[in-house]
Amino acid sequence: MVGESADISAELERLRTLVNHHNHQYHALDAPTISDAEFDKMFRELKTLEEQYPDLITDDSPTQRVGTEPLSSFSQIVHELPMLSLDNAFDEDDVRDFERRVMNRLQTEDTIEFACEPKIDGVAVSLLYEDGKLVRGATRGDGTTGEDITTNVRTIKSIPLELIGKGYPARLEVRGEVYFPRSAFARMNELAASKGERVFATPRNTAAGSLRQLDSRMTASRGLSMFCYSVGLVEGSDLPEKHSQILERLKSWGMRINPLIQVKPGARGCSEYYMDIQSRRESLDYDIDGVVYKVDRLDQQQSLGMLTRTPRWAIAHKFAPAEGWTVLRDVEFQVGRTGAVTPVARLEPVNIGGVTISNASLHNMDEIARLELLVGDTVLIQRAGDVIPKIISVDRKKRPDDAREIKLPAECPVCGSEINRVEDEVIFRCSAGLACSAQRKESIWHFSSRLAMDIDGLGKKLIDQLVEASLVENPADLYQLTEEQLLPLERMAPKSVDNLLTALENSKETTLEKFIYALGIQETGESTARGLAAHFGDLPPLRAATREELEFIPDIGPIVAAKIYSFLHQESNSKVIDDLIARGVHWEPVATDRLANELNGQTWVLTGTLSTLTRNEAKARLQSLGARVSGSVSAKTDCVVAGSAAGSKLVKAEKLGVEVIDEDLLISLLERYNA
Ligand code: 9MJ
Repeated sequence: MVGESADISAELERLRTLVNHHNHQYHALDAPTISDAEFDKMFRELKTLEEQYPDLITDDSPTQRVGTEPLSSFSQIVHELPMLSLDNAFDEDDVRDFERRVMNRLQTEDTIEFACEPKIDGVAVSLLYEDGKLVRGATRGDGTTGEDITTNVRTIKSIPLELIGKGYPARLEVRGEVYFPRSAFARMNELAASKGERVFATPRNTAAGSLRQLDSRMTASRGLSMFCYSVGLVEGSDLPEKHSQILERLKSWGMRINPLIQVKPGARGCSEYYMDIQSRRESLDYDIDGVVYKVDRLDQQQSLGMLTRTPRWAIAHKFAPAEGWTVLRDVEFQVGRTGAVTPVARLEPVNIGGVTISNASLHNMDEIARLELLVGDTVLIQRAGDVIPKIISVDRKKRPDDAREIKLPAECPVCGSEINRVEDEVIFRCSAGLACSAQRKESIWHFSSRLAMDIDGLGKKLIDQLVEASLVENPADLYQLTEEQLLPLERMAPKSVDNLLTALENSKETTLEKFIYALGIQETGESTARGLAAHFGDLPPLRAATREELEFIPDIGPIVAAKIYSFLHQESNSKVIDDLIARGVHWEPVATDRLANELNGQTWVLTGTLSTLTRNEAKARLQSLGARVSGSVSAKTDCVVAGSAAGSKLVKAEKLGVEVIDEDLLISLLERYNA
């Protein structure tokens, strides 16, 4: 019996090694040595045997790259060495300046050797290997703190779960870029389009979204890939003396390294490399937005050192955005989710960098005035990466005699209500709010979008019908739709109705950050929503927050805080939120240690003049820890902060035996709890 089980283990080990070997040949080296059919047969054999002996399945078996049960949230990790970003060069002069700075700092006139690499337009990721095993994958985040996405990176086939070969350090952090291959992206979008589903915007955004899926089975289905380009933490053995040699070493341990990386002499060599890569750009199966030059010798890198976020020994040489001339045929005005009436340029279709462009953003009326733009003008269009193409200049000489002025409509082009210019903003807005059907449609479209509630099958055409038939007035109404209401609508067969109702049901299980984002609060994009979710952990504390407390969240200033506050306190919005929750939308509260402190629930009083903090600031920071800040001292007061010239409140506190602290102690308390 023991003998049989040992035989099985050995056979499983043999098959795993074989599958891993061919996976590596295919995904890391792009050099398969067997056919897909042979590989599939081998893989199935392993899977069948594992199904017979489930106890013998190991975590690092290649069959385990399909993802696991969804997580409720990602935990944060702190990078032991910060993940850097790169300074940019936009032309050859910038590259020569970079070379000069490097040579001056190194006090040498010798030619510097640069490792030249394509700059992958993906998502920076850190992988940690301990004793050769992949133990953690993390996003770059802000460079200091990222998110733990281990379950997701484990599904990416070009990332080894276990290093191969010999001599790797006991702890090794490998960094690189995860990307969505162009071919897989195109296939996925064709499939989505054929099913009438939303198409994804760009490979980069989709790669980022796929890496931040709580359900790693979804990540697994996407076919992401990765190129590695540096090491972070290294413990337990020494690496070679040049960056290019380290990459060779990583490759020998099974990591995927870009085959176009080359070492070149000086700025001249870099420029040759730039031209070469630019000419191949369209033929690659991944998006690049430039090339990167890195001083190859590590001793030189060491002497050059770093600035705050960027190394002095590297620079990214960006490709110029693609441009092209065409004619402005018309300008139409669209009404967005928040009522903003925005001009959109309708263009004579033109091919720019392989993409046909027929619309461009004009932002606002001030932009039109700045460009002195007329309908009929010949305009220069710029398309950079995933941003909406924009008009950057006008050829005045080509202006036809019948060119016509662009006028803001007198009233909302959709609902006919008054249009107002918002004070201090360049934007004009329709004054009707959700009574305007365009705003209603856009807010429902936003609510159901992928980064929000992710409701598959709810396309723009269907939203138009739902709003026009008054079946849906706000997002909460979506969750009361019935089969009887949906079946009579255009292009709604029983199967699509069923799919939509299932998608709605599934969307009820969400995360707090997606829910906040879905509400469509002005100025509250994905990252602000994430910040709010991380800070408050759940919805009730967010709804109870004061403006001042909101301002203490990173990246939220007084304007955004005011928008969030007024949105959450507006009666109709409150009702929609209550209805959504009553109709089953839910999430797991996010773990936050904000309220795990002794101040939570206490009553504090501020008195006298504070010197470092303003009264409002102190109040908001105390409130952010769950403390109540009261104006008068009583027996229920837990603590009084006494600034200079404190008067009667201090006397009363002393009489009642209430604890009194000074401003310095308050600050150290607030800092201790990161308030
Ligand atoms: C990309 N995006 O391809 C770096 N990168 O090195 C390459 N990024 C980098 N290197 C240090 N090839 C910081 C970022």
